[in-house]
Formats: sequence, structure tokens, C-alpha cells
Amino acid sequence: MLYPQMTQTRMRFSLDGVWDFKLLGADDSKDAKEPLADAILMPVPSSYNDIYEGRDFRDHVGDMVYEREVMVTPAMKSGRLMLRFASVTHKAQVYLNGTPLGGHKGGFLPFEFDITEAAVIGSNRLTVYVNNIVDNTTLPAGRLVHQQFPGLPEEVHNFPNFDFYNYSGIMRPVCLYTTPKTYIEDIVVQGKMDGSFSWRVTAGGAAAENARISVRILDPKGSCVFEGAGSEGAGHLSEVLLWDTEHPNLYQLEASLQAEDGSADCYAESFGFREVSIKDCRICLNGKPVYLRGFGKHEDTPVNGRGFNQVYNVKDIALLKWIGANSFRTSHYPYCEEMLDLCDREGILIIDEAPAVGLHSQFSATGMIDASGKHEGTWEYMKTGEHHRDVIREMVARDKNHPCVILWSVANEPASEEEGAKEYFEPLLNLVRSEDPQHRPATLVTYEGSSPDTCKVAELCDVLVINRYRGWYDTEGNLRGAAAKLKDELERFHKRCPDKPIMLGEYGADTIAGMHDINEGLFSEEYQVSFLKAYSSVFDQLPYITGEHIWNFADFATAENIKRVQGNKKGIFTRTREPKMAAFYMKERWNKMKEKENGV
Ligand code: GCB
Repeated sequence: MLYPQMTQTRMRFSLDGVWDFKLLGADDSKDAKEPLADAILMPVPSSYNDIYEGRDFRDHVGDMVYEREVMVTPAMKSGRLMLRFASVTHKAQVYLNGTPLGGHKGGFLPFEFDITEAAVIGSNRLTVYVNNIVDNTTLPAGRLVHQQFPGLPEEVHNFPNFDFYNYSGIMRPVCLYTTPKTYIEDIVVQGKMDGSFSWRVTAGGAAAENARISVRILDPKGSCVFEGAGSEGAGHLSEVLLWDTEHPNLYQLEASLQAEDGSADCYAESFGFREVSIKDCRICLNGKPVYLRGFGKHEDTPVNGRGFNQVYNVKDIALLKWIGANSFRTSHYPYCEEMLDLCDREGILIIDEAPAVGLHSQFSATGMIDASGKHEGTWEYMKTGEHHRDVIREMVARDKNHPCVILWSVANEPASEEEGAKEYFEPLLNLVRSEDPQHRPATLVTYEGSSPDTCKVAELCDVLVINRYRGWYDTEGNLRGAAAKLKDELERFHKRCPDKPIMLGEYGADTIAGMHDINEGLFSEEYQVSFLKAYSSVFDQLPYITGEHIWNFADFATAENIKRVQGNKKGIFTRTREPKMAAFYMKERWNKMKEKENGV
């Protein structure tokens, strides 16, 4: 799906601002017949949760409604008028002037409606019902629990199977945009290392079939270096500036459409000449091994929650550069489109992750419900298969042209040790590779319950991305023991899959900023540094390790529980992005690696 761009033939109108808002009870009507009464004010985009005080407000389970007026002019209706939501978490039902437009399931990917007919010239009432429940049919997954306490009415609670706060609402930008009646619907463009490229431009609308398409390629300076015609084609540039982490050279494919109904449309899509491959236990960018230095992140900032925050996005990229990182994983859901654009421009490599976390019948926010170690039945219990295919298709459709995306992750820490995991994931990994016009490598990120002996999915992955917390959730305080266990496990994974690159997708220790301990006790800044040093020393001994992603870039909000003090504190930066001591250790380590890579 194309990003809503303003071009010579397209207008874009932001609907971001302050909307009317109300939390709804189970018996409240959701038919949008009447204008919303007794509303409070709510900024869009944002998570709704931290805007007003009160635990009942923040932790509301179920439905809520957003409403605003939308003005439409005759010019906006002269072609095709679209209403686009970049994300609504987790389910949306949208109405215009009380008439249903449709719905969307999945809280981290865009959807849109053609409202050319439904919109009236003048004032329109736009109503969006949002549902925030996570259960065994949603991604991410959770549990809806009915609880009875003596003498009290029944309570309904929604427990995430994942360790980040279940922020919800209209969390990314909303806009109207126009296109001509016949229009450019989608663009696929790909450039290779040898200067060859290919494109496919899909037209939509009444006169799409005979529409004439022409394309131009603009180099990073904006000079036209190729002109061609046709909805599909390929070509070759004799001199090309490759896209890589040090030189994120971006080209543009400028597509133009002329249709028999008089429509003329144009759209410019950025792309890079670059190739991702896997060779000798390494991820390669443009044929050269690239060691991934970086983090698992979250979209999580004070007040906005998981809501779009471009100030923090730019700041985070600046901090990644400062610390010498070259990559991150969009744990545990696809991030906003603007972040991927920033990564294209700044040369940051992305592991793009589907919102599939919590796929384990025994997971709670921070551990196992049944800690006995015997788990089974996840793949009968989870009813996420079809939705999982949908989110993968939508993620690839949105992100396919971004040069920054080098690896797809179809899930984080599912029950990959249980019977049924291979059957569940094999089709999904095949789907993500086949949906992607570039056929990028794919993986799923596994947890410590899925060991070299029990993991059912290792062979399905192009890269083994594993999360380990030796020295934290076990062997705590004993970093020598933790490092020995880590090394042993990595060696056994390597023995099992000798050709596959292996990287740590997560490792980290909760650290309270400002807490110091001469004996490097748990939670101190000293322990975090020593923990990271212990892991680094293991990685440095194993040539097949292809990357290190620390958990987490910054402290972040989680569900309340006794293992979390105002959230997860494994950040190398605090939630407001101040560095902990470990930031300076990682800066030194990673900048040295970078200098070595660049031959300095
Ligand atoms: C994990 C999860 C991540 C958690 C982390 C932790 O394995 O993938 O979402 O936040 O552990 O800190 O426990």
C-alpha cells in the first residue's frame, strides 16, 4: 500500500488534531446514529491511555469511540477521495455520517476507505469505534479473564501475553487524500548491486486497463538517469551509487499515469540499489558481511505511549548513530511508516517484525503461567492462523520497497518447542518470502524454552535469532556461569544448523538509572555493564555470530506486575533517553567495530 504522498496530482489533508472521545461500556450503542455526547478531548495520533488520570481509564477493557468533523470541498470530490488510517489499535469500525464504511483488524498496519460517494460537500461526521482487547484470536495475543471477588460484581480484565503495555487508540496519523479517478494503486521497485532494476506499477479505477504508464528514475541528486514506459519493466544503469549503512543513497522511481478517462496521476517511490544475501553464516549487504549492532526497540514515549512521535523517532536515530549501532528490530510489531523512511535516509538496517507476540498458551506478561516446564497445546489453543497471514501480507505490501528492511521476522518468542509449531510457521515463512518481490530472508525469533534440542523451527529460518537472559532470569548474579551457558547453547545451535548465521535478538538486564553498587549487584548500572561485557566476550569468540541486539534501546511501559517497577528497565537509555553507564561501554565497543569495518 502506498504512503499518502502529496504530488502534482494528489492532495493530502491531515485529520490529526484533537478529536472527541469516550470510553464505552459493554451496553453502549456502537451504531454512530447520533453525534457523540459527553465527549472528552483526545489528541490524535496518540495512545489514549496516558492522557487522563485514573487506573480505570488507563486500563479500560473493550470499546471506545473517537469522533470529529471533516470538511470536504467540491475540489476534493472531483476525483477519488480516500480516508486513510496509518494504524488503529487493535480493531476499528469506521462510520461517515452514521453510515458504516468498514472495519480493520490489527493495530499496527494501515487501512483506507474510498469515501468519494459517502462524503458530502461541507461538514461530515467521522466516527471511529476502537476495540483494544487482546486474546487468542488477535495479534498480539492475550487473555480476557472474568474474575469474581466475594461480594463484588464480576470484573473483566485483559492480560497481555507480552511484556509491553497494551496501549491503544488511534495511534498513528489519519488523513484524507485525493487521487484522480484512475490512479496509481501500487508500485514495486527494486535495484540491484550491478545497477539493474525492475519496476511494476499497478493502476486502479475505471480506466485502469488501458492506462499508459511511464517511469523516470532520479538519482540521489535528483537528475533523471532513466526514462521508460509500461506498467512493468527492467533496465540497467552503468554507474550506480549503492545504498548501504555509510552511504544511504536513495533513488526515486517517478511513475506517471495517463488514462482514457482523462485521469493523470503521478507518484514518486524511493528505493535503493542494494542486495541482501546470506553466505558462510553471515548476513551480507551488497555481498559484504554486515555485523548487526543494535537493539530491540519499542514505540514507547512518555504521554504519547505508543502514539506516533516523530520527535522521538529522529532522536532515537541520532542516538543509534551516537552509540555506533547500525540496526534494530521493530519488536514486536511493524513501526510507523515514517520511521522506516528515516531509516532509509540514515542507513539503519531493520528487522521488520509482524505483530505476532504472545503466541504461547503459557505466557503471561513476564513469565510462565505454569512454571512446571511442561507446556503444550498452544497450536490448538491459538486461533490466529488466518489473521497472521493477513498481517504478514499487509506488512510486506506496506514495507516491500524500503531498502532499510533486510530481514522479516514473522513472530517473537512463540511456543516453537511445541508440537505443531513447524506446521504453523512453515507456511508463514514461505508466505513472507513469496509475498516479498525481493524475496528477503525471513526468520522467527525464539526464546530460551526453545533450546537446540527442542526447537522445532530452526531449519525453517534463514537466520537464527535467539533471545537469552542467562545472568538475569536464571543464573542471576553469576555472569561467569551465564556466559558459559550462553556459549554452550550457541555452539549447540551452530552444530545443529552449521550454515546459518546466528544472532542474539535480545539479551539484557533491568537497570535502575542512578543505582550503583560496588559489588555490581542486580539492577545496578555496574551490573548492566558487566552483563553486556560477559555477552560480548562470548560473541567475540564465535565467528558465526552475525549480530547483537540488546534488549532494549530504552526503558518502556509494561503491564503492572511485581517484576516491573514502572515498566521494563532494560534500556540502555532511560525512557526519556538519558544514557545509563552501559551506553558509554556500548559506544566504545561498537564504534571500534565500526572503525575496523571501515578500515580506519
Ligand atoms: C523477552 C521478550 C520481551 C521482553 C523481555 C524481558 O523475551 O521478547 O518482549 O520485554 O523478554 O525484558 O523480559
